[in-house]
Amino acid sequence: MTATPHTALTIAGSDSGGGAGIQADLRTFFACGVHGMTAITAVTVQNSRGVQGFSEVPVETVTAQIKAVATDMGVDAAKTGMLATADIITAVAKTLDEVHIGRSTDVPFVVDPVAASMHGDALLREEALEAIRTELFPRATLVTPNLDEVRLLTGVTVTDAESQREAARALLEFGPQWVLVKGGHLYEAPDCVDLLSDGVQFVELTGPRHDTPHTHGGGDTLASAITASLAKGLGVPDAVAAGKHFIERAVAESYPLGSGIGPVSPFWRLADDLP
Ligand code: PXL
Repeated sequence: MTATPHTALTIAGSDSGGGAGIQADLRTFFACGVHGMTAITAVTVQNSRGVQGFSEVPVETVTAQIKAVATDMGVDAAKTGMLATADIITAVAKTLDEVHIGRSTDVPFVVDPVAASMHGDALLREEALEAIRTELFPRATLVTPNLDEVRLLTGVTVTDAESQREAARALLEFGPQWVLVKGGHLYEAPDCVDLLSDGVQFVELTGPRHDTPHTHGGGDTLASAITASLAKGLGVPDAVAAGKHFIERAVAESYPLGSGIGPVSPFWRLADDLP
């Protein structure tokens, strides 16, 4: 028998194409050596060309999944991805309090405020943005919005380092402990510069930009790699640095699959470990 690995819980939607959502989270958790557990919020119908539709999972089933694993198997860190509706968000927030997950507990909680797919297909009902701001952000150890999500959540349009700081400050007003404002969608920049802040420290993390259209699941993979490191006990700045390295390699090795946007690849991490 080997030692029991650390555990991470993802509360997110299923991607039938296997590159984003729950599937991205599980394959990243696996590649990072943590045991992944899931509370599925919605089932999307999609391929590399986009999201054709989705069905929400009943709210009681979402919260029952969280309680089932948290009360028996234990959760070392958790994250959220696609949550679809305000009702699911409100219920998830209440349940996380009940099972002692979140910034005021010992169990770190990462909120990736997923609003739309890369094709621009909505994954969140519009009225749910307010629930993300008021119910989830105050409970988050870290929030990881991309620039579109920053604009939707704060109204700040990030175009440079200064507006990226302004966005970080605006997001911190909603109460998370740390924010990571991802600069990957700032296409004018030669590098991908992400800004990590807790309001005191402002840390710029710079990585190379890879010229590929195949970045499906990139945000989910970054957030779940960070969550895996938090599950292993790393502090937020170290976990984010490790996650940034993980996603940079995963984008470098992304692959075309289907005729649209292919997925980022966590396989580099496994190949690295081969003899
Ligand atoms: O990458 C964001 C995302 C999250 N969750 C699900 C998705 C997507 C993007 O398509 O389908 C289920």
